[in-house]
Amino acid sequence: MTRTQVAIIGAGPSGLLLGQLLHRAGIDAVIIERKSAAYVLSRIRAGVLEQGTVDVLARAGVGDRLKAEGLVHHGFALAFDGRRRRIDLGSLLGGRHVTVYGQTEVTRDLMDARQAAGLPTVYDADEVALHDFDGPNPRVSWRKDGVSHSLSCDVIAGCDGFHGVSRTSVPDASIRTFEKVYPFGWLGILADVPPVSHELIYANHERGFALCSMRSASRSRYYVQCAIDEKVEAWSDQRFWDELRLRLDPEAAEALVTGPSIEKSVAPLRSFVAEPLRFGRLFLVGDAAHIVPPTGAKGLNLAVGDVHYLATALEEHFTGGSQAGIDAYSATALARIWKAERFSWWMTSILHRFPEGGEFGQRMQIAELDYLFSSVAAQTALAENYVGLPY
Ligand code: RFL
Ligand code: PHB
Repeated sequence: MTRTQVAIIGAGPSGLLLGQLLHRAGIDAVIIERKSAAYVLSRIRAGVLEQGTVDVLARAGVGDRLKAEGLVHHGFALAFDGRRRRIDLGSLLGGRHVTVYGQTEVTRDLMDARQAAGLPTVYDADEVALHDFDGPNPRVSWRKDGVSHSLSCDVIAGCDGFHGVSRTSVPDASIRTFEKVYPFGWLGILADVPPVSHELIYANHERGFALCSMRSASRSRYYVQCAIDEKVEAWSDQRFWDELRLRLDPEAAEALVTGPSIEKSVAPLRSFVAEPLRFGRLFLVGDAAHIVPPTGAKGLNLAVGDVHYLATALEEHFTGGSQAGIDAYSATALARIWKAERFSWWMTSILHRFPEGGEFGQRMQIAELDYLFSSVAAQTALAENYVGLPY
């Protein structure tokens, strides 16, 4: 294995989906991942898929289980001041919806498809390095089981997440980054208990934000806002359930079913964008290029949008000889990325306790939520962004 058309760094959802779309277009790709497949599958992350994401996954040939097992949601709720308001996506947007289907399942479906097609993926690759992407002959090198490997390619796709090597391989002078780190995190728990409600609940509470989500009718995913340096060991299951119950509206608190956790973890909240997304023959995709706080459920969906744009551009390039899509990739993807950054930042700002926000900040939140509870126009803008802006 010394040459391919596209070297993909990272076997998260971005890398695997890109590999799958390229395969269907007849383009060769090799994926190089620094962790094991089991490790990649153990990361519990996104849960909410936009319609556009579902469509791309179906086009990639991995939509069957998603269609059978994904939960279609026509609304979600905002809770505040003991009240709950349903955002009716269906009626506000003429029947549009989101699908609840875990990132783990998306990843598993993509891994299975890749394996069934016999496509090359290198797991447990150490010292992955990118070379010469500013010229015509880029190359990727790595070590595995003590042996050095080198792969020549036409294009490198950096799908290696926020902590990957692709973005940091770009010289500082060629890249601009924009970042906001929030002064809190999310403590998440996964448990085999029925969800408190059949739709998601996003709660603004004086003790901090809380989110009730799910993976199935019998598996729940809950989050509470926590300190940025919170230690997961400090949170027994009991402490988590007690804190969550305090932050829910009375009806939800009453309905909450608790049980032993399967997973518990703390995630920091960050907004981040790197510009541009292309450096010669290197293209950044997904979390390698941008991070959103999870409040708007946009991270995975944005990654799928990038993959869609890049796969289309590479197909035009390799099969039609056109440069236009490749040249437009960065600007096209960034226009959509910044709108999702805005939405995620805004959702975060209206729902969390900000230590530095003060009285004025809290009154602004109350005004925002009061407005949302009473204005169909405000609800429509929220709904339109939540289900996902068009590609
Ligand atoms: P990933 O998933 O981070 O995958 C990158 C892969 O690259 C590998 N890698 C390397 N490989 C080779 N060489 C190196 N040097 C490498 N360095 C890293 C990594 O091991 C990994 O396998 O990025 P990708 O594929 O771009 O996918 C992005 C999504 O994972 C992410 O945006 C979402 O999980 C964000 N997110 C959510 N997104 C949504 O759309 N809806 C949600 O409801 C949602 N909820 C969430 C979330 C993220 C969360 N956390 C923990 C960050 C909830 C949470 C709590
Ligand atoms: C999740 O189910 O993990 C989830 C759902 C909605 C969000 C973030 C995470 O906004």
